[in-house]
Amino acid sequence: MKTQVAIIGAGPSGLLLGQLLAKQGIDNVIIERVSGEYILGRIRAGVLEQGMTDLLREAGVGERMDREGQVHKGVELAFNNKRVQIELEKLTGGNTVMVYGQTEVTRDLMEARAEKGLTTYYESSNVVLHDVKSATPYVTFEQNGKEHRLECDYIAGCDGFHGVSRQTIPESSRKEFERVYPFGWLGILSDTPPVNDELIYCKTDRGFAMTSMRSATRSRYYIQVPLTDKVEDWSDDDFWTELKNRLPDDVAERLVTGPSIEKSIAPLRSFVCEPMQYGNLFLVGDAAHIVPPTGAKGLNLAASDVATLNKIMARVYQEGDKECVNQYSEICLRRVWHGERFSWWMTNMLHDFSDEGSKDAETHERFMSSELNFYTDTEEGRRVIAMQYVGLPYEDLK
Ligand code: RFL
Ligand code: PHB
Repeated sequence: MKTQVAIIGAGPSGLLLGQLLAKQGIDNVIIERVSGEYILGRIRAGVLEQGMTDLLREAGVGERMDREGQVHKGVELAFNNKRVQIELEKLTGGNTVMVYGQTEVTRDLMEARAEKGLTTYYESSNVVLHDVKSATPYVTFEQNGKEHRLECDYIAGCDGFHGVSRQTIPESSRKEFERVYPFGWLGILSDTPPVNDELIYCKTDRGFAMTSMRSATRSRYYIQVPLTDKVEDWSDDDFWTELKNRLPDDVAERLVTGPSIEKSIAPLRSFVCEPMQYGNLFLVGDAAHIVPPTGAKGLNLAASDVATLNKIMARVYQEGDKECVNQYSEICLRRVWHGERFSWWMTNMLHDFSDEGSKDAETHERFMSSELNFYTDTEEGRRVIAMQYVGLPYEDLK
């Protein structure tokens, strides 16, 4: 079997890349470890930057998003029982974000792929990448007990943080940067009306909380929990009680509770692998970088990697310029580190680190409270937050 671009992973990165490549006539095959249903059962991101929504439209999958997604012109930060609005649209000269779940993005991409009749091998095992530094790389894998060999020109490693692609790069040829935070986010999805029109990021003495949504009738809420907590430790009632305790009083009063339809704990991590390319293998999205969710950047950084790789592949196949592939890592990493810094900064500013119990943690808390006051008290400060929240522009190839 032969293709031009072999894509490892059918998460949003792999599916979006596949769709964009196919649109410009570049043949691609996706190899995925789990089933499509399993992927659609994962509840993850909810906030899309304008760059990503434009890219989804370019890929021909923006129709339902534009119909059902909600354009948000602002977000709120809450602390000391006070709410501060970050007027995204006003402060950035017209930029907004779209609230539309990753699950829905993925569903739209899967349907478009099926419609085009593009090949995806779901439930594949033993995926191994070979000869990625040569001009003739290939991938071997098994599906339904049958062994396959896929020859290709390029491999896009879109297989997330725990995938095989990054591990294929010899340790001596990559450097990894990492920070692990001493807490996680416990998230609940419920068929209840959202408590507020805009998302609220709340800093409290009891820990961080945030309110988000998927639609007018479906809410997504998160609270910071110690890493040692297990989902089973938290009944729905316990969750709602703790969330109420962390919301500003006027918001807590309006909260409508109900049974959870999903509940999970996500650890928080900052991670970057440099470079994001090794020979003809490109790392895309979570395979190359992880951010804590506080800045809503993970999926959006994945989309900007995809945009860059798509432009590179266009130039390779349309103009025969094979040199341009060497721009991939440098272009991606510039934007990735901005997203990493913003996500780290928001996480530090809004979470409670006092569990660490040290004098240093107390000092950290004072620094971060001052930071939060400084940035929310002035329009300049709020603009700095707004510019980053809506996302920096995508960079063009040289
Ligand atoms: P994914 O989604 O992890 O997909 C990788 C795919 O690769 C498959 N795979 C393999 N396939 C073949 N062979 C192997 N050996 C394989 N190993 C793995 C996996 O099964 C999977 O299908 O990575 P991708 O496509 O790069 O997408 C990244 C996003 O999923 C991620 O960045 C976001 O969800 C992060 N994130 C958020 N990002 C935002 O931009 N805005 C948000 O509001 C936001 N909120 C969140 C988030 C992530 C969260 N969690 C649970 C980590 C909220 C949460 C709670
Ligand atoms: C979500 O809706 O799941 C969500 C929104 C904003 C974030 C993180 C997660 O920063």
